[in-house]
Amino acid sequence: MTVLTAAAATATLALTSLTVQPASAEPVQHITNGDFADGTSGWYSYGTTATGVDDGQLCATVPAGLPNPWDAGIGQNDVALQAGAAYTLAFDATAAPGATVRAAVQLGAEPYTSYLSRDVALTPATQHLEYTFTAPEDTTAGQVAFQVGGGAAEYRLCLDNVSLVGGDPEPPYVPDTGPRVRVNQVGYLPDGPKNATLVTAATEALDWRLENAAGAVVASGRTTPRGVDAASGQNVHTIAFSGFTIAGSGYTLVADGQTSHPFDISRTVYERLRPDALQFFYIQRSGVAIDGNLVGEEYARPAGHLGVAPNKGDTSVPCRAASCDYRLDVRGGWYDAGDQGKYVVNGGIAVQQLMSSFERTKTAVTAAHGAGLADGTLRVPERGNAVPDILDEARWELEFLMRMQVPAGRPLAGMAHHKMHDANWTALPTQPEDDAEQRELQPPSTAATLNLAATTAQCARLFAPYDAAFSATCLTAARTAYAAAKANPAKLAQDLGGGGGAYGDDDVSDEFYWAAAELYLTTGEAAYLTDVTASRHHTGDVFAATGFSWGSTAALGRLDLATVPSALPAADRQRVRQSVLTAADSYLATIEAQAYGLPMPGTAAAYFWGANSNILNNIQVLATAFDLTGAAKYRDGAVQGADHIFGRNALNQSYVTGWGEKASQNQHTRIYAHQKDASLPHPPAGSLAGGANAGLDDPFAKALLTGCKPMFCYVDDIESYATNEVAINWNSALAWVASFLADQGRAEPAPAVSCRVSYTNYGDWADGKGFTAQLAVTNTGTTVVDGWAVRFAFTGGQRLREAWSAEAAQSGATVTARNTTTNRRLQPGATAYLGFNATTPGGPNPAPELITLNGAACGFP
Ligand code: 9MR
Repeated sequence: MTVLTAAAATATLALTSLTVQPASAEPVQHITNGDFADGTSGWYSYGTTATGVDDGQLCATVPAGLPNPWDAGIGQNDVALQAGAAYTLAFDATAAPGATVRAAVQLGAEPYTSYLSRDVALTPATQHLEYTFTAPEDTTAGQVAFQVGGGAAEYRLCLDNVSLVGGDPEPPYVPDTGPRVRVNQVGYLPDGPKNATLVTAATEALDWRLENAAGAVVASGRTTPRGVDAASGQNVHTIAFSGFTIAGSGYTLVADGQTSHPFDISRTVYERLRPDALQFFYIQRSGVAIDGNLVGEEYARPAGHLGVAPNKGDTSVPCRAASCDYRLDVRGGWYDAGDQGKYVVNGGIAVQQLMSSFERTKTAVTAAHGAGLADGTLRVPERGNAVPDILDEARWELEFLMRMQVPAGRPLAGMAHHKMHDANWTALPTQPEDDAEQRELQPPSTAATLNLAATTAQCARLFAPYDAAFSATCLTAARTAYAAAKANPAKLAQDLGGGGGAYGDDDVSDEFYWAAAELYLTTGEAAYLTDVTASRHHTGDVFAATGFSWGSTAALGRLDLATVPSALPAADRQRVRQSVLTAADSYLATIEAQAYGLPMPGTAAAYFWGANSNILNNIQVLATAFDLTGAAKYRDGAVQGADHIFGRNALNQSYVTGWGEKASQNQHTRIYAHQKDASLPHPPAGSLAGGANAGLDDPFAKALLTGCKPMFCYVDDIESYATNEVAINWNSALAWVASFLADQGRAEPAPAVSCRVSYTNYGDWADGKGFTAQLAVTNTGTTVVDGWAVRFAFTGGQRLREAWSAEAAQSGATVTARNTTTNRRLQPGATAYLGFNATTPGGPNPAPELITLNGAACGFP
């Protein structure tokens, strides 16, 4: 054995991602979680009831009268076996009052070749059983199956200490990380930041060069050594090439003898990412057939969970363990993730981020009035209904959330059930329409109720211009929910078990703040403002270094208070806005400190389940700071932060399906489970994986990745739900950021016009339901504007009644005023006026915050 010096050892570690373990003589265990210490994790079951871990054993009730042993089962899939190797299956089992079950090891797919099959008579007394066999073929799709049907009478089966041992140890896992020059595999904006990371043993600066598609060197420079990066354990250098701004495709970055994956430099690099990230939601819809004409035949499927057999939901769903005495119709909504549960806590943040992405278009200069989110931008059935498609998509979830509200006259009326999901976990894959499990409501919770209040309040203001009735329905739900939450402020989520995620949350003060903020922004009412300002979150630090998420939602309220027009007292609003900038500055500092340039600290604690969404949420804060100030450093931070998601990381991995040379495609999902069944598709383009998770919270990741440095704790395998699932709250973070990024690269050059605007509200008439106002737009440029269009959005549901001095019309919230035949030419220094009468739905009457002249944002005096 060669003895390495400490420095050489570090260098070796830097180049391989994981240390290579010596082959061990230990017997190889093929069962994960055979002692059920991790609950039912890793185990499938079907045809049984009340299946769960009881006193450290896996127990299930098997119904009487199933015709065949295989009509009910418990087991594990994807067991790898080697031809000619000997294996021993061992387990402890009881059955009360007694039954014969079949213990089998077989191929887990057609033709179900049997490798071992034993019928065992079980009794209430524990028996330890062991069987040995020789595998006849190589497979990675073996199955350990306890086939438990076929008994004449019902019985209770319990299993423990299940083990399958044999075969040679697998070689240690070493991920293929490709070239050591790590770039954003999608590309860079021409006028955006351009950074890359080089993994190298070198400690001194090295040369780098940028080559175009023809191989010509178009830029060059020297790397900056950064030492050993904590998150990856790698010795790295950074490469900065922002100075190169020429658009093109097929660029590569070359350094230390390595050539990066190719990438583009283009204004349009993110143009398609926005609809891709949003399209995920339609494909996750429950309760409606997915139309192949819209999204491709491979994603077409019949409606799931509409009460059609074998589905047992979602049109009349009982409460688990008889925790209520009514049933609810909770059809619709989006499936949460790789499972088909529907959770109010988590549906809330996801639909909020979609709505906020739209709401941003009302005030953010670069959002250009939402052209990229308008009606017709998504392939959804509602396209062409004159409502922005992103709102149509949000409505699908909002209607579901409202169905989860306890109806009047029932105990806890106005509260929302925390979640609904299958009674037992279903197998991978399971299409929604094939799910035969009972669907069950879990008890109402304060957290869910406040998620409902917050999102329906936001709904009320955003839908007001498009559908007054729906807006009113949302507002009623919001007020009722908020009042119910205040009456039941500490009803923490009570998880009664079953086949769904917990989404437990024992601190609802942040949800209270978020809901109060949304209700205040929508209604302007003093009572909600009082609750906003009384909350400790109003002045506390709501922007953690590791980002906000479904369980910490105060930032959602704060961001909306900072951006949505309201009558928040000026000094308070200023402080709220400053808090966003202060947080953004701290995320910029993190980006600087991380050699991979991401807004996430480099500690193991920062790499947790779903952390990719927290990284994107930090990018949302940076982006909002840019929207508020126009300061380039925030935009550049947001843009650079996204590089990590698209491959500038230790694994050289893009975490978005279809985006980048090496992109995640085997995410954990029961629907798009191509890795399990080649006739099924991969997840659709634009699906985000949860990402590196140093907690290794699933058996597959634990078995494969133990000892990983945080940024290496990821595997693109369908079994690894804790590193590689899809989820609505992760894709909503991606969608928000994608929309921002698309706006930064708008293909049109910046308009040449410059202008200043003033807006005067001359006051109310008709009991405060109408008002008269004037816009004065001055051409502050040096050239004549020949033909003009002034645009702004009403953010308080106002409707234009009549206008003078210009031809004005309102579509949705947006008002466009064009010159008349007599005032077409606006000379430098000249002012165009638009006077109008408009009505309000009541409540606040905010002034427009973004007013453009021929597409250019006008400054205010
Ligand atoms: O995203 C959730 C993550 O923050 C939690 O740590 C994890 C464990 O409770 O659960 C994640 O949410 C999962 C949910 O419970 C069930 N559907 C899939 C979700 C994503 O993995």
